[in-house]
Amino acid sequence: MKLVLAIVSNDDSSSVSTALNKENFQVTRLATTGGFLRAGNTTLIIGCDDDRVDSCLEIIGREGKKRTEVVPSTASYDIGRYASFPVEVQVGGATVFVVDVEAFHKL
Ligand code: 2BA
Repeated sequence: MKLVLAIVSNDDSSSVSTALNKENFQVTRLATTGGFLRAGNTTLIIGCDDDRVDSCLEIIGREGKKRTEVVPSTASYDIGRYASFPVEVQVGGATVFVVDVEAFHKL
């Protein structure tokens, strides 16, 4: 058995965990914070059989893949005016650890 720890953006966490549940993976969601950006993200804990790890990673990669989105941004000028313009930001992506499970119990 393996333990998959997947750190995903909050935006993707629902779609990733819903897709995993649909494929009969059991998921625990933790609200976590990135140490560098100090922004919220979600860590998914998934315990699964060894032969299902690839399928689990495929779902995480599909539902949480890196993409570029255009979001509105504003710049202020000294004269007290603001201008709005679109900027491209990269969102999504997942950081995944797969570790061996020594024992698994439901007591
Ligand atoms: P990513 O590498 O995609 O990492 C996204 C989040 O995944 C991280 O959030 C952290 O919560 C987790 N993570 C990544 N690698 C990890 C590891 N080896 N062990 C434990 N957790 C890990 P943040 O720490 O807020 O980082 C957000 C993004 O900032 C990172 O995206 C990376 O592009 C950049 N970054 C992180 N640390 C950096 C550093 N020391 N210097 C420059 N850029 C950094």
